[in-house]
Amino acid sequence: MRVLVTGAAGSIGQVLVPGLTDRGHEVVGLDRVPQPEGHDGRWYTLDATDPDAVAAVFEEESINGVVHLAGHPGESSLPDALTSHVVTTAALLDAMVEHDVTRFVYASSNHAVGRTPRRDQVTVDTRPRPDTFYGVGKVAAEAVLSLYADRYGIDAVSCRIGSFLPQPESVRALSTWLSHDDCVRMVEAALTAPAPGFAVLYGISANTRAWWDLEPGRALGYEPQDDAEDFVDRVAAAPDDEVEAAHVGGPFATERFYRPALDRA
Ligand code: 15L
Repeated sequence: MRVLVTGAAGSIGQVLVPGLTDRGHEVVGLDRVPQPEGHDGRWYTLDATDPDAVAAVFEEESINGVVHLAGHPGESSLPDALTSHVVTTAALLDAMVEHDVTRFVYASSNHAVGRTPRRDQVTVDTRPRPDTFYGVGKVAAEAVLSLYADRYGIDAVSCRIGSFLPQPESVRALSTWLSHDDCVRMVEAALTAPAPGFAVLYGISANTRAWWDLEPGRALGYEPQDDAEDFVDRVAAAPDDEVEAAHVGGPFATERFYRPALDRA
């Protein structure tokens, strides 16, 4: 496939661009920063909140699918979160509708359901329960994807990613880890699954301690191969482990992340 990857210079993008290329896909990169050294494919340096700039990419390139990674990966004010996650998603979807591109893979987050108490397995039917304005942005972006799936037949797979790291670094990550290789497997499955409509999956590896339901991902062809348990001897317990274990979102659900929605002068 010829895939537009937004946020291509970010931490996930830098793994995904070579990963998808190795699997035979042609990647067009998009980011606010210039092409990193070593990436020799097509590249657009622009802000994905700008609908005209985004539309111009679709005028120029023949694209079969979009992987939307761009967005601030942490907490911010509510308007900034909505701009970063929802406005960028909408700009891409409008351009896709205009150019008959139907496949969208979204880097959503576990923080869309992060305020869910961590008692039972979390399924894709767990109600949206954000833990931060970041999580609110992810929930709202998923709502826009659902709308465009219903209105225009966009096939949108929203991957609620856990902790994307080279290896798990905390007790929580023994449950939430998504390995680099599994991330590539996940995105390729989401890009190529036949007619998913609007679908959600949990983006973690096959962790022994997982509390998220991996079956919706498997139904779309995502078969994770790695397990955080292989690194258990390298993970040290930390004082915040217990408080962070109360909710799915871990630290994002704690008081440390409370802030007003709006920045004042
Ligand atoms: C995310 O979605 C964040 O972008 C990242 O900073 C981590 O907090 C990660 O989730 C996680 O839950 O470990």
